[in-house]
Amino acid sequence: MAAVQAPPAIDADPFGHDALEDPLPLHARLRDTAPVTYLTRYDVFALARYEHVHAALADWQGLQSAAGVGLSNFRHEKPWRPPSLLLEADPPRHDAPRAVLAKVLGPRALRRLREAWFADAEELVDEVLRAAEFDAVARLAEAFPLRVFPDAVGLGQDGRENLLPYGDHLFNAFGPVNDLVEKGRPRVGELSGRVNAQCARDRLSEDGFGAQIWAAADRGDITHDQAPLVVRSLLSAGVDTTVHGLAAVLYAFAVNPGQWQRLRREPHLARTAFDEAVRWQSPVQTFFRTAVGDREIAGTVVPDGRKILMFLGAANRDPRRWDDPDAFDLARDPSGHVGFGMGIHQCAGQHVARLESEALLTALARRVRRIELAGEPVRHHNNTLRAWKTLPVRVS
Ligand code: HEM
Ligand code: OVM
Repeated sequence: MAAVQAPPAIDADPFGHDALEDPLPLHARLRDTAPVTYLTRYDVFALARYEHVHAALADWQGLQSAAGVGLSNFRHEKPWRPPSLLLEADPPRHDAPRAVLAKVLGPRALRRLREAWFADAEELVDEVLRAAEFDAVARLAEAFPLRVFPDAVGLGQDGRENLLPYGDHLFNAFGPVNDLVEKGRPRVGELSGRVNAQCARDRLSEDGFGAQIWAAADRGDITHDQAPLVVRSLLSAGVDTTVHGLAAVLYAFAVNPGQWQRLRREPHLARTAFDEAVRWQSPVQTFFRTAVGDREIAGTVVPDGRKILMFLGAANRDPRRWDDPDAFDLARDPSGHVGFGMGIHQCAGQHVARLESEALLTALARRVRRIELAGEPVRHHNNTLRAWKTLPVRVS
């Protein structure tokens, strides 16, 4: 084994507005500098190559999540909300909530939603296509998840408008306390209060994901104290992610007309297309871990209790792993991408996200011959999400 080395220091800010506008140059620099770099501004270690991001995601014993998967270190700092029983937990405490969600959100359970979601997508697309130009973020990427997901969870009609702003703040809060976090601060108390209240059993319909989580508590699979926090995970992770995932795939097709023609000829590629867009844009860009004991990674020691920043988006475009990584290409096999994570914390809602995208893309592919940009799309800056504020498109 090579001698232990100090990692090269980099002073760039991955959470600054330049990097959030276009993270790709920083990703290339991080990947090419060394397997492990040290980010001086935040006193954290960074991984940006596929090999090391993948290995870090798989190493739940050596790299914990219970000290938080954001910059804040729960060993020393009080979390801004009670930690997630999924995302911010390690085995053995992670196991029972995870098993419950795996069942509630698994492919078998989703089968009964498929027909209704495909019909909803047809209806929405019909409505939206009355105009030849529209904002694909507001009219499709936000409208579709907000139409189907809160119903599937079993939420009532009011309070749904809190979900996106709550999620936006939550994903900002994984980063440093910068202007993005400050801007969310005034509403945190109110938004958390409203979202938490919607996790109560009597606020949820009797047949949704929420009710199934409460039923799992009745069976003793989790405790009744845990149920509302597991429901909270759905409301936290289930909306903004799919909105920006759908925006990513719509953008991908708007700027790759040949790929749209291919999807129209071969609509069964809708699922592959979504995963390829998740690889290509990585709507969730980053998560942190915390070293349990001194961990050696590629010749660098990360001391106990120190934070490691994993760049999922950089790994998903690492030329060491992917041919022509910057191309959005339906001919590629995107499986193995880390856009949904990897290992024990791999996205519990990925089947939900795929079903939403399949329904929406299938409906669009049936009716839309061409989709192209009708103006400059505008990025929405978030410390964790790679997102669009607006995506003006023209369709025929
Ligand atoms: C975990 C991404 C949609 C619920 C994760 C992780 C990633 C991710 C990267 C891993 C976190 C880690 O390793 O620390 C995404 C993306 C989505 C998406 C890109 C859409 C395109 C959803 C949806 C739901 C959901 C729709 C809920 C219905 C969760 C939960 C976890 C998780 C509960 C934590 C799982 C655990 O820690 O065991 N997601 N997600 N996600 N996701 Fe998603
Ligand atoms: C959760 C949670 C919150 C945000 C993201 C996430 C991407 C999970 O509360 O469990 O996964």
